[in-house]
Amino acid sequence: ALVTGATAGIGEAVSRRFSNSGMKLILVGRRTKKLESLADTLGTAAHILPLDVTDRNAVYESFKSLPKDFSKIDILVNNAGLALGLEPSAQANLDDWDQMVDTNIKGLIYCARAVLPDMVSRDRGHIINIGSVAGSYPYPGGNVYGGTKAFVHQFSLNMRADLLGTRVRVSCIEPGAVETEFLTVRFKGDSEKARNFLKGANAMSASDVAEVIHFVATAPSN
Ligand code: NDP
Ligand code: 8X3
Repeated sequence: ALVTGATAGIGEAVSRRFSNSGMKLILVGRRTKKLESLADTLGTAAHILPLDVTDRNAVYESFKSLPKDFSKIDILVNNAGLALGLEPSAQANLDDWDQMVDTNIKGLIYCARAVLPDMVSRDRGHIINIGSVAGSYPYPGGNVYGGTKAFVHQFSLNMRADLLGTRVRVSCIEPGAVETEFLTVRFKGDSEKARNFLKGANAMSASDVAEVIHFVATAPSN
């Protein structure tokens, strides 16, 4: 299984959950040291792939030149993503908007497109995209973040239409609030703000979501 955004939160938890059930892993993220320390603590073989998913060539080149033992990807967990800022649309930072589109939409489609041909030719595989409740339910300041997750939902449905008749599966997992680095990233390092935002929310843990992803990944293809 190849997991993007494996250095923290849901991606890290799903890597551990998959490894506990015996899967070999390819771990993707920008922070190399975090990938290395995760790989060191997993009980199954893991190959690290430090890269930025917004870099189309990096995604293509590194997915193409995987070591032989890791070259057949059966599961892609398309998880790398982020929210930046919570300002209303009229005040939002355009660089933040670009980065959300580049990561949550473009990074996700690059990874999907890079693994799909081999899955189709082997008639086997599962792409698990990570959407969000924010893709269906609006909230003030959700603007572009929610928009990117609505894209993830619809792209998942449309990929299923393309893959009809094959045994390649596409799922979209759309969690509510999960306690990870997500809000610290959204509030640009202000962990106090992040903590207050979740007060009283009874948020899920990353391992709660990893359990759902593991269930989906190991369900029979029919
Ligand atoms: P975290 O911030 O804890 O983890 C995000 C991960 O994405 C990190 O591993 C980060 O790695 C990686 N990432 C971000 N940008 C890039 C990039 N350009 N290239 C490669 N990797 C990148 O957040 P979560 O675990 O909560 O988020 C994971 C997914 O779940 C996201 O898609 C998010 O939108 C979604 N989600 C989160 C919810 C929540 O409440 N937490 C709820 C619903 C959905 P690095 O920095 O090392 O590159
Ligand atoms: C993250 C959940 O509600 O903070 O996707 O946008 S929410």
